[in-house]
Amino acid sequence: METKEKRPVIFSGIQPSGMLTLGNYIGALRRFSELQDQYDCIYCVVDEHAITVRQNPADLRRRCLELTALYLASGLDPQKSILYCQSHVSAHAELAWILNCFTYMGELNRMTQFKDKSAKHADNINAGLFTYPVLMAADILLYQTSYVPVGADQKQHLELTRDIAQRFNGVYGDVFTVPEPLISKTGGRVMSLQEPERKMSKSDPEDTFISLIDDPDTIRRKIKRAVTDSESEIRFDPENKPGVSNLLNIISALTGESTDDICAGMAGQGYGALKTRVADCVIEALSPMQAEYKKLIADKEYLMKVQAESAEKAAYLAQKTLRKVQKKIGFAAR
Ligand code: AQP
Repeated sequence: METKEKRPVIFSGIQPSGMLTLGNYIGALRRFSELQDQYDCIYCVVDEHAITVRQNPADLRRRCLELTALYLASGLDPQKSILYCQSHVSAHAELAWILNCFTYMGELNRMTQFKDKSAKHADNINAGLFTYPVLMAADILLYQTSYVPVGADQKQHLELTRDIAQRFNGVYGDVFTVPEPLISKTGGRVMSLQEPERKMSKSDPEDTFISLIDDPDTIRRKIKRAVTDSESEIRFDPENKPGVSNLLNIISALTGESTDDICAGMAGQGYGALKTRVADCVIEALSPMQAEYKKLIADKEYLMKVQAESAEKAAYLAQKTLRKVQKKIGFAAR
């Protein structure tokens, strides 16, 4: 960290389970760099979470570097923020085990992500998929995190993290800071381009999402093919017009304009014009980051150096909390 003064801690993580999507960008990544001047920020490449779904080892290794490059390309500065891989800090897995013993099966059974992912990966419903939210709680609580910038899809997991922290603190005193979610008011949940009732996900088929490294032609083509409806009116109505509302939501998230104002400004125009506007906004938002990314991804050595130096800083902070927890629960001193 650049300064010595104690500031509130921000923690967030993204899985290297595919190239990041516009959903990851709007829900999480784009806000990360704004926070680094005001808070002590810790951004993790959560590779341990990614293996809850089978990953090809070479792809996983490559994606950890790609995600580090994207963190940097989005404006994160390794002198200000900690940018590391989860598996490089063993305290995550150690605290997760302890917190497993403070989490109820009934709580985990209610998690909608578990239900969604078990349906998607019916051939591999492993225990890690079930206890994913406990590892996430460990990630956050290890760093005495005050705020967690995440997309609206992660709200339920954050609530569970708070419950676990409060439960633990109730028994052992104030061990953990109880974190608050930081969920964007606009564009909190970006939906699939092909099935707009479902969220956009990086591990879904290519044509359902915009990848953060898609070139302008690909972006235009994917948006042109996005599912809308059989009407022609541009109206924000997520229940009856999920496709059109998703497109409006994307423009709103990227420009800051309200969906009402966008609709008023486009009155009388058709879905073709709406799609052109969406594509223009997306290309404009992603271009600067893509140019930086291209330079960074070519320098593997630098990316590995950032990961290694950050992991050291993260491990130091994480060990402090882990030792306190171990002492409180009565593990024998070494
Ligand atoms: N569609 C989305 N809209 C808004 N925010 C989103 N996020 C993910 N999808 C959307 C936010 O991105 C951050 C990182 O997510 P993650 O990679 O840790 O896990 P995820 O939510 O499971 O993301 P994906 O893209 O859906 O990955 P896969 O396909 O591997 O499961 C989180 O802050 C999340 O809220």
